[in-house]
Parts: sequence; C-alpha cells; structure tokens
Amino acid sequence: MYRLLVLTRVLDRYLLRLQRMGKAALYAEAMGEEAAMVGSALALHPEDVVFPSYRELGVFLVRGVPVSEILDRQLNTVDDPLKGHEFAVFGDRRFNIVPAPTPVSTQIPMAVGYALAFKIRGERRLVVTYFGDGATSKGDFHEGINFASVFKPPIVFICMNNQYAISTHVSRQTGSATIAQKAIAYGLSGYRVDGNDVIAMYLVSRSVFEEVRDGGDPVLIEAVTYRLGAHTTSDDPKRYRSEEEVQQWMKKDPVDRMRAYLIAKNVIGEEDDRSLWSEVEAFVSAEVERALAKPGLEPEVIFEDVYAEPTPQLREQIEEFRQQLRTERVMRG
Ligand SMILES: Cc1ncc(C[n+]2csc(CCOP(=O)(O)OP(=O)(O)O)c2C)c(N)n1
Repeated sequence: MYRLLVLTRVLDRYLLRLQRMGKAALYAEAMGEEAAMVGSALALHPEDVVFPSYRELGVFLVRGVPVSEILDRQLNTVDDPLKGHEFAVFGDRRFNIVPAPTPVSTQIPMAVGYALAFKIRGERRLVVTYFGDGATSKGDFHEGINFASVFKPPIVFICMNNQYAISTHVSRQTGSATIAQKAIAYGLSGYRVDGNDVIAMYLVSRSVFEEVRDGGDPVLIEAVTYRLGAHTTSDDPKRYRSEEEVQQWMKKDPVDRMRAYLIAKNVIGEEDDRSLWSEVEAFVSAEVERALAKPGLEPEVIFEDVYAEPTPQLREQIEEFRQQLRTERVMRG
C-alpha cells in the first residue's frame, strides 16, 4: 500500500516536470489525493471496471498498468495505447479502465449503463466511477445516480472531494453540508471518508464493494481530500487560494501520514523508508529515460480508431492533412 503511494507520488512529480519541459501537452496532478486513489483501487478485483476522471493516476498503478505505458501515453510515444486521442491519463481494455472523457462528469451515466449490463447478464462484477466535487453540480451526476437508484446496477460512485473545481471552492459548489448526503435523496447510502487516510479508504471501499458485488444497492462514497498541486498544468492556484491553506493541508499529506504510521508501528524504519524512495525514484527515472528515447506518434494517427472504416469525408480530410504536412515539411526545409 505504501509502496503504491510512493510510486504514485514519484511518477506524478515526473509527469509534471515532463510537461514543464515541453514533452507532454497537459497534465492533471494527483498530488494530495493518492490515498483516496490507492486505498479504493486496492479493494477492486481485476474483472471490475473503472470509469475514472482525468486525475486517477494511483488507480491505474494499483490496477497494474506499467509505468512505461503511462509514460507512453503522456509523452505520446509511438506506443501510446490511445494514439494521442483524449486528455485521459490512461485507459485500456486490458486493465478494465475506460479512458476518461474530457467533459466533466460524462463518465457517470456511461458507468451506470455499463454496470446495468453486468446485472442483466448476471455477472458478479462491479463498476466504480470516480469524479470530482465539481462534477456533482452537473446533470450527468444526478441523472446517473437517479437511474442507478431505480435499476440498482452494481455501481459505486466515488466523489474525490479535493475541495476545488479549478478555482471554485466546494462551498460555492453546493448548499449541502456534505456530498455523501446527496445519496439520501436517491434512497441510497452515502459514506464520508477521510480520503487522506489510505487504510480508511481501503476498508470502507472493501466492505462497500463486497456488498455491491453481492447484489446490494449502489453506494456513494465521498473521499474528503485536497488537491495539493494545481488543477492542471494550465492553472495557477495562487490566484484563488492562500499559501496558508495549502500549508495546513500539507500537514495531512497522505503519503507522509502513512509513512508516520508505519514508522510509529515499527513496520518499517527510517532506513527502509529512504531506500524505498530511492529505489522507486531510480526505477521511474530509468523508465522516463526509456520513454524519452522513443519516437513520437505520426500525426496521421489522429484519424484512426474513430470509425472502424474511414468515411468518405474522413478520407478527404486525411488527404488534405497529409498535403498540409508535406507543405509544412517543405517550408521548414
Ligand atoms: C462540461 C465541462 N465543463 C467545463 C469543463 C472545464 N473543466 C475541466 S475540469 C473542471 C473542474 C472539475 O472539477 P471537479 O469535478 O471538482 O474535479 P477536479 O478537477 O477537482 O478533480 C472544469 C470546469 C469541462 N472539462 N467540461
């Protein structure tokens, strides 16, 4: 559990730096939310399906996605499994992870429909969908959870309440005292969990997932956490929140908390901890070197995988695009 927290933190820092170096287009940081990601995902079974938002790096690592594939995706190397499509950090059928859509909260109704298929087919699998506090103001959230409350598919809604939707504080997002209590209006159970406590997240998720796999009603889990970094690499949080507030939450850093707990319980010593961090750092840094050495995607792949067969209009566009690339290459000499 702790190793996965450390791996998420280290890789997240690299992904941020790679974007700053101009190697990636955009990145949505996970820093501060690692425990909510790792704790919940550890309670999933491989056959369960995840509909994440764009920020769930820790979930992907727990599901066994290799660091190399996440780097291929973020750097859009020739091996990018999504071929440059989408803003999603990752998505692949092999890991039962659906790529996150860019429009906020649209994954929620899709996830409900997917879960309904499991119910109809009598499969003992569940769907988990992750979304932010801001997403709960969208119709998709209410439509999805309402539909789920009637048809009761095996689904768990996990709201990562990281206190902000870009610059909008959660206090401006809803008049409800909590997000968990929104479940009550739909006749469902809602749990409010300390999302910076990885063990709490794991235990609540494990018991909820078991219940839902056994045919229990859908559940809403609110993970109370904090986005320590910027919304994405296009954001400057200094414009809307104080340094004091960030410092207060830094004291509840989920990775530090787990380290302090393990050391206090004598599960690991300071030396084990230092060697874990340097081992993970060396591993990720080697993977980054390997990914940086790979060639990038050919621009034409942008047209692939939308239609099984390109339409006549698409064929025309591809030809026009190729012509443009040729002209640009000639002009660049
Ligand atoms: C429908 C839609 N509206 C606006 C945006 C721009 N946008 C991207 S992320 C975001 C905030 C989402 O906040 P939240 O749901 O709390 O998730 P977080 O980013 O904090 O994880 C907004 C407004 C969008 N992607 N889609």
